[in-house]
Amino acid sequence: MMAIKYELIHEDKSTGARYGVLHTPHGRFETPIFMPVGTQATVKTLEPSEIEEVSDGLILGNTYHLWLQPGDDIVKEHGGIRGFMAWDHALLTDSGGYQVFSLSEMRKIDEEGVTFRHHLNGSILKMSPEKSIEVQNNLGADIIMSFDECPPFHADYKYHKESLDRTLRWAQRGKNAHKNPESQALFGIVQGGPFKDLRKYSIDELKKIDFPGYSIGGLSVGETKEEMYEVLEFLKDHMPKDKPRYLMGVGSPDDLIIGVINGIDMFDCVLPTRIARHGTAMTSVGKVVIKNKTYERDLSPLDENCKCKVCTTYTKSYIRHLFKSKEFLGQRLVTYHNLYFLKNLMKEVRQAIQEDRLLSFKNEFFEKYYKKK
Ligand code: PRF
Ligand code: ZN
Repeated sequence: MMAIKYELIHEDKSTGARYGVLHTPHGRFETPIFMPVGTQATVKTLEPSEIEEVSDGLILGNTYHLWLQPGDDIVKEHGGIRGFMAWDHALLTDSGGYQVFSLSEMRKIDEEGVTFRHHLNGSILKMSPEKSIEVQNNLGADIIMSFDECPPFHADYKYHKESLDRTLRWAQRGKNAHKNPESQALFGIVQGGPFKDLRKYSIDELKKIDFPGYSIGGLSVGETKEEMYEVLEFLKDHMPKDKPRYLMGVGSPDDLIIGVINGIDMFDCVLPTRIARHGTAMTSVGKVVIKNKTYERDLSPLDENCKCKVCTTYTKSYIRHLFKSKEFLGQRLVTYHNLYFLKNLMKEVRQAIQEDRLLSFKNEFFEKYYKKK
């Protein structure tokens, strides 16, 4: 028995977009899907009943953070992240590969894994592919990730090649160490930076190891959008058709739509929740920076076209007031709305794919959101 099954249902006639269904041990999900980020076993500011309302029931957790605090043993005693945070639906965990590189200090990478300094208490720790999988087995998510290195996009060819070869060996080691393949689907992660031959080599080698799904890493790490889109367009024709494809850490509306056009099925990103806590809402007419003076007496909702409970209840003026007076409710309300906005965007995207009109949907959306074609 495999933990997940991907059903490809419809391919858009004029782009690489796919409409499908992903079956997991904790739910069935239409794809393309956006997954809110719950790094510390919480989608910041929201309770599980609210996460249910603003997600499709699949969220992301982080191995690195929960391993360091409170420790995966404590999470395991609760029956994994689901029991720990009282989330009754599906989960995906990232391996820690990316977080070790972006958050810790004093990293040393060798064949064994990564040695680094704890970003909270300064102690020296080691993360290896085996350790990452062991922690992810304890956290108990439905979908888990291989331990990878995510090098800087503009590292040179030699660096990318050596890093990629090591990441591929780590992928095989992780698969060997995985204890629950029948309840947790382990994905391989494509790296290779901007180099097409390395990206191709990466996916070809991962296919040989054979994973139930494939992630694309090493993007949205400071390169231009054009550079990222070029890699996605190239990879589109090399990724297996019968497996889900997950673009890691990408979630601005334009990148979601271009990602979908290039055959991506799954996305996650801190963007909607992070900008919400700073008072920026994503709306059908673009971003709204709620602290702006223009909204002082604005009695309209955050987004006139949104049916979420925030937009049907509160005015911009009130939410602005909450932010100006540093009231926590402001962050909660904008977080709720932003996730609802992306949930609704992905629903519209799936509808457009099924009706073979994704390109016209894209043009209309870009015109309204970015005021451009
Ligand atoms: N690898 C892992 N997680 C990630 C990334 C990666 O390359 C990225 C890059 N955008 C986000 N999250 N393991
Ligand atoms: Zn809303």
